Amino acid sequence: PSAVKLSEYRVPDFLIDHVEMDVVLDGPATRVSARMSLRRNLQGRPDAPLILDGDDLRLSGPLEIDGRALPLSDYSVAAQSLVIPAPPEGPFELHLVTALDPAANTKLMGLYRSSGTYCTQCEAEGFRRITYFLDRPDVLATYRVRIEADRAEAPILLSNGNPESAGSIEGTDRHFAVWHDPFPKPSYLFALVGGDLAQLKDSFRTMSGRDVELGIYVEHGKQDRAGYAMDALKRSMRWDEEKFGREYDLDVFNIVAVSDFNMGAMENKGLNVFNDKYVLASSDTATDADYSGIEAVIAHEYFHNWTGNRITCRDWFQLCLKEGLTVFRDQEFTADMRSRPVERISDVRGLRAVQFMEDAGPFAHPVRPESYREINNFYTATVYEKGAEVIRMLKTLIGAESFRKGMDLYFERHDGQAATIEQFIACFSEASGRNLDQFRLWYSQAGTPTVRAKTSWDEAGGTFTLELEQAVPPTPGQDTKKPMVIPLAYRLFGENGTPLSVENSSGDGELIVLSDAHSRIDWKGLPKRPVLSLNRGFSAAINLQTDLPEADRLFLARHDDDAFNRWQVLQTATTEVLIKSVHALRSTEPMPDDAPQIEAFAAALAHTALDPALLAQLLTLPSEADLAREIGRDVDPDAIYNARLRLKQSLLAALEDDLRARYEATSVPAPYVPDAAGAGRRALRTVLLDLLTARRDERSAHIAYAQFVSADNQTDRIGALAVLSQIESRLREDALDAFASRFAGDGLVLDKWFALQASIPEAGTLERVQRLMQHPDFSLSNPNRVRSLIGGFASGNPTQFTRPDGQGFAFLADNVVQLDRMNPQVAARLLGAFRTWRALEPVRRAEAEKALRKIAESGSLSADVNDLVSRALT
Ligand code: HT7
Ligand code: ZN
Repeated sequence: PSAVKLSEYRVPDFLIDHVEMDVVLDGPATRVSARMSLRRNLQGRPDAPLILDGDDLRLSGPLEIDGRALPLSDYSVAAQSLVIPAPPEGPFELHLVTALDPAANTKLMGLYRSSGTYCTQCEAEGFRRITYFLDRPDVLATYRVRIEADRAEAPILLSNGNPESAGSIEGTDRHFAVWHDPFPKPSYLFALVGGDLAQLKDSFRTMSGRDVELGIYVEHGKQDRAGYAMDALKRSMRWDEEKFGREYDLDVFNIVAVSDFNMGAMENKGLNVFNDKYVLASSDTATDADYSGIEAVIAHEYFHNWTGNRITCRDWFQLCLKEGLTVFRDQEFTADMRSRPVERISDVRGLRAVQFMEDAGPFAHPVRPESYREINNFYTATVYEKGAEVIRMLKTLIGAESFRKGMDLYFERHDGQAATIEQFIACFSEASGRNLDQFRLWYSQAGTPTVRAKTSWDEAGGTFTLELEQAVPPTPGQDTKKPMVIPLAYRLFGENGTPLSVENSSGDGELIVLSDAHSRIDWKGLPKRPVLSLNRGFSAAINLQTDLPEADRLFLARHDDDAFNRWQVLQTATTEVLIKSVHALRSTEPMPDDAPQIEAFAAALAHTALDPALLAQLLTLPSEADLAREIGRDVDPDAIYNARLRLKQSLLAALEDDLRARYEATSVPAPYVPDAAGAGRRALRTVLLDLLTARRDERSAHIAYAQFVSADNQTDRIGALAVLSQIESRLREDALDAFASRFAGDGLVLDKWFALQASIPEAGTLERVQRLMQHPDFSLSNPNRVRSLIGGFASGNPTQFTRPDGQGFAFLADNVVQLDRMNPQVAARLLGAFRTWRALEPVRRAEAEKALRKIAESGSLSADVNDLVSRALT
């Protein structure tokens, strides 16, 4: 398909104000009748034909306009559209019926069946797989939906909005329900569910005293695993009232969990549909990470009710308007519910591991892209996570008060509209009185800016100087870049760690706003050279290169009152040592001295008052992906793996007693509670276990095995199994077998088991993964299974995926081609593993290229896969 361009946006020529749908769920004979109230858009082209979008549709019966059948000569139906060249001039009602077979819909877009339940997914362009429509986000309509189905097969019938009526169909085993959504919405927010599901009920009283009925629908027998999701939902509803003044607006709010789902969840108005992974949890089946994932995704989808649904996007280029903003909101929610510094560290870890990688490779694109061939490929870390960072920087720049005023103005001014980034930013410009034109470059320039910071000290004049230099690297289609607005939060420390309150020459409190390519800041009248803590809390999403002397780093590691930067200095120092080790392992250079790392880790371990969650972060080495990104070119994943293992072994050799003592102290015989305190303690336990078993010998296997067998919750069990799976040992196989028999048939739990095995850094792993694809609980048609096993191998096993013989790449290529025939979205997502292929050393790079070319040449690819492969190769 040809590219869609932001610069070519045109308002719709027609509008649809209201839709009456009648959906008869009847297996392969399912029918959808749609009556649309249409009118010409006075802002559109006066003589334009009516062109409705369609995808893989079959019309059933004639088209009717205002109750009269339209002659066949008055319209045409093509693969992707239905065209009426000369529709009536005034408002009219168009009626059409489509015939669907939901069970045959393997793309999981439009109306499909998941374990027998009828459900829909319409974002971004799935509604056109249900009926012909103006399937674009700037066409907003109200909907009334009647659903009819066999009562035994589908006792639960749900759609958007409020329930209006329900009843039996006389003389049959069938029944119906009618739903009405009074809020105009784009078609991508349409949803419908029909199935035999169990319901967890609750209610919520809103800030203005209205009672909202809450329902979470899951497979029968799983309702006792939905309690945490319900609790997270109620906390999200309260938080949005308290922090953003946003109240829920319908009488009901329903969530349905399904097991076959392309992404995490979907924010359909009043009827969120979720991947069951983000709803179902019990201490025996879910880890702390699963619980916090549920909390975050429930909150995220709920927050979309205002940022996405009440105010939606004018077009798909504005995707970050809803996604970046909503990720920012869910991150803030998690920070308030759990630990703010720990949340920030883990968000930044994620950002660097995925988004910074994306920004540095062939898939780099601006937060607001300017063209796309397949919109599904733009649900990326750049749009979501960098999009959230841009909002965070905006808030830092204008201050919390102006930010809140800007949000209030945005809600007031654009409620009920399909908006743009320009309109959004204008609200903050007005609220703060600041010109944000240059700030908008964050939306249009791809690439992660690098900021170089150089400090100097003039003893005689008592002046401390900081020189800053920024540059944004070239990215596909953007060779030259302009300087960005970069908000750098900072603090100066004097002796003993006391913060200094001295104005800098740019006068902005403890914030430097860098907007030129170069700039210089002076602090005058200081008695002694201060220590600078820069980019506190990761205030700007940049690569910061500083010239901090070793003494300053040690000082900050001890005294910085910003926990994020305390973590950052240690990460930076550890990264440097590891990179030196990587070079040494690949050459005849001597191995670096890791004594400073040992000293820093010892100091952290000795700090008994430290939050265990924070200590876990401090003791976690930079990941293999982090190191690959920092190295940037000629990457050898084996050397990276060995450098990390070597450092863990040095730490163990030097600190074994301390590590063991801390490890033993994390074992508390209290019942499992999925709260932040417990999660922090358990995270620390697994990090310590990983270090304690770094020798990877039989004794190490026994230590991990002991935790595995004694665990009374899934976090400790999986933590132990993850560590044990890295050790070649009979105990590993015993533990894996025990886990598989205990959780046989429970796909969600086995996903962890698949992913762990896929990540084993051994030569036999590829064969293991191929074997596991034959496992009775694996299925290529279930996206969660594919992501854990195939995705776990491609994205979670750097040494084996990039095997120098190319077998890892070839395996992924074959599976992408096969999967593409079934589910292009899931197939294309797997290709994310190729985002860094050009940075590999030459042998692996050549093999990666061979695999990509093989996919490209395999013929009849979907638009999704075709787009990514061709971008990967250019
Ligand atoms: N807005 C949603 C994104 C989405 C999606 C979800 C499920 C399946 C296909 C999808 N395509 C796009 C989810 C969100 O970001 O909140
Ligand atoms: Zn979202």
